[in-house]
Amino acid sequence: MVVNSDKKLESVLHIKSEIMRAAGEYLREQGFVEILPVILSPVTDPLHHETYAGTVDYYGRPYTLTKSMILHKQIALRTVPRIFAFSPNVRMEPEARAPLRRYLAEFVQLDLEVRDASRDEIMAIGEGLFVAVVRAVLVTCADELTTLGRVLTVPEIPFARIPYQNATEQYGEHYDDQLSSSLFAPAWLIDFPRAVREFYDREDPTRPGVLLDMDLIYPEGYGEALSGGEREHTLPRILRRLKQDGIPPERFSAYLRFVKEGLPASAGFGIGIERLTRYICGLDHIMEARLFAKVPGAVDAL
Ligand code: ASN
Repeated sequence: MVVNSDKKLESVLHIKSEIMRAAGEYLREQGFVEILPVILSPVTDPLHHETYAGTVDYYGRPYTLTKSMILHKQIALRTVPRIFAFSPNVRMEPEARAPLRRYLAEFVQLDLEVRDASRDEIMAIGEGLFVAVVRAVLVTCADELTTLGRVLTVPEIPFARIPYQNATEQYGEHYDDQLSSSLFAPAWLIDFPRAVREFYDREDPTRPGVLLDMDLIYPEGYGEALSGGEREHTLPRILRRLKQDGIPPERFSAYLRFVKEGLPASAGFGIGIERLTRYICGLDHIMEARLFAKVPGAVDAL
């Protein structure tokens, strides 16, 4: 047997395990039920940005690997009012994104959704979750943080809220990195325009074209942590949004069957576990945050 005595990697894996444990514990305390993830389905998140489709021949039909569980989360809420899943996602991003150091073709997001919740309520859950995870790591992984040379602080709640329009006015179209580098604590980016997000994020009835959604941005240049928002859940509004995005409704017929029967109103988000691990451990590259990491474009990964 060959023992791999990589203290840094071992510390990261300990911390990552604690992050998942503490996150699950916090959500259970908040009344959430953990469900198991979906890997294969006729539908997945269309994603606004370009990714190559992971398609599998499923008894002669094209099924897709999950890019996010958003559509399944909405359907699961018909049965249980608060759910979460550690959900593996496959997003084969263009190779050009590799230098950003925060993309993996295979990653896990902690995806959660709450029936009848508002964006404010779901942001409060996000803040509570983040603080609970940082506190737990500080208490149980002090030695590992020392090995990594990482100094972590518990941020104050509530986090700052920055409207998307302000961020782009200040930093331009590629605001992410500059905004993140300018922050000393996590901050919310809110109110994305309809044109830059997916059809399922709810349009504000009082501000057409503006969505009731949000991202969480890490400080110190670590970039985007999570995306989420309130959801569209009625058939006419979903059909209109698909049309505006130029997506043929037939592509989502398996999902639309459930929409026709009725979906609950909801809000939720998904937070990337490797990105959270990268931030908490202070890692230069996301590939250091998981075993068997697959960086966009690199085809020799295990
Ligand atoms: N999981 C995210 C959400 O709940 C969607 C995503 O990852 N694109 O909104």
